[in-house]
Amino acid sequence: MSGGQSGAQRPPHLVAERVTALDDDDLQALCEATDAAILDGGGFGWITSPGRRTLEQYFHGILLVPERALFVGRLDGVIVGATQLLRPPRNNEAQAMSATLMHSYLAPYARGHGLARMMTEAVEECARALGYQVLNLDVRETQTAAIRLYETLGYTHWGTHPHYARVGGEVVGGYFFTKRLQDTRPSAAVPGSDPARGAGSDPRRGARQSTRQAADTKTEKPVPHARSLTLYPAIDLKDGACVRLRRGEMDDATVYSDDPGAQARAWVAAGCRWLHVVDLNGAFAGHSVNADAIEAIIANADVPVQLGGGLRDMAGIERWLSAGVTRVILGSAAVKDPELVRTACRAFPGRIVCGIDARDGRVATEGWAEISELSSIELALRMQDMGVAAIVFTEIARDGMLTGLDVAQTCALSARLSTPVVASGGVGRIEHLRELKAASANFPGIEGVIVGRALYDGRVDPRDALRVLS
Ligand code: AMZ
Repeated sequence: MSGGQSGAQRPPHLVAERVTALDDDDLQALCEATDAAILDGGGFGWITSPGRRTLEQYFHGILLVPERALFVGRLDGVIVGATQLLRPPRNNEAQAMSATLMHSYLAPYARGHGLARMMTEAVEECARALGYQVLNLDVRETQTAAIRLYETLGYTHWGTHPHYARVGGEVVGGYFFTKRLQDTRPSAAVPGSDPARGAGSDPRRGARQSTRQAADTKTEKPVPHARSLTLYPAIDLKDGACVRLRRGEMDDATVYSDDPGAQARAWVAAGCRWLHVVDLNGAFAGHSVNADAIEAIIANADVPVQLGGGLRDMAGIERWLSAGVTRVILGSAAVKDPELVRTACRAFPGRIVCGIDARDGRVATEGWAEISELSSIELALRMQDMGVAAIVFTEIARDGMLTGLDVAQTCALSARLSTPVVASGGVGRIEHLRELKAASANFPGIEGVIVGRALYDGRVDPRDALRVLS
């Protein structure tokens, strides 16, 4: 690869960054670097190369699952190595505090420039920003350069596994390392909110206190590894057609298309990488109503689809996950049947999302016809503990109104969670997306944004939106 050899005369240009999308060149370079590292016997789950196709599928898969974040190292622009941050299921307090750095490697031709250190630091920075207190990793005992690096970076070697891996017929041991992530980076204030408020009885309060105290006094400082946000175009279905409501009122619907399959194709053709689909009749009825339309969308979209509205039992969840939906969104069930959410998260890790739709801070259910006693943050923390892959947060008063997202509430929610948050409700202009993107530099837990009416009306061009969010 030319990129790895071009630095002989001048210092190489080094970048370590999180990636959320890979174009063909990046994917090819990533596979080449991975193959080279595997051949060299180091740093990755595979001992022999699984082949280009499998590797490509593997990397595409990583980008789809919210439990993993992929970081790459670039030498003169070309990807030469990768590492991952794994966010484990939060079944207990220890897991809620700890993340894992794994599958770290650099192609042999890219070593010795300091890129491994930069990649490790990028992962640490992200883990810290997501609220993790501890970063764990393990490494083969034969990878002496990596072991030296981790020791230099302050990792503690706490254990050894004598039968850690088998390389070329030989059994090799492994070392376990851990590092406490001190909060050396000033965290940002939540725009328009009091960061000290609302801690409630959250058992994580102690662990996060320092972050919030810092927010009182420090000014905003963007994190250097700002990430792309995912654009989720909304396809809301009412009586088989694609509509947009205002503030969730079924009587105030604008019909945009009576061909949901064609609408799905149109958003994909415009460059969208996900679709957000809501069965509105289903949300009111408590079971799927627009099944034909949903099936047409799945059949016409070659990007992942997330689906909500009327999914209230395991049968409904299984039905759509096996029909080709990538993630299901549970709203009313999250309030009324949390055990269903727990069971579903265990059965389908990474594929269950919680939809929190709030009016004046209280969570709405049943097509937003009922308001519960629960606050958004209480429900979000509860759902995080259940293991949901993401939280879609909608401010009902803004939904369909084009007046702008509730960025402050979205940031406040994200600041309390390690689960990714998707913002929804109110986008009317491209500036609204710019505002969210700017805020996400300080709140990397914000993962994406749902846009409906503004896309259909042409107020926001999907290509502009994708550019602003990337
Ligand atoms: O607009 C509405 N009235 C509405 C809407 N968009 N009601 C529910 N929903 C969406 C939620 C979530 O994605 O935003 O339906 C889903 C939740 O449905 P359920 O059936 O699980 O509560």
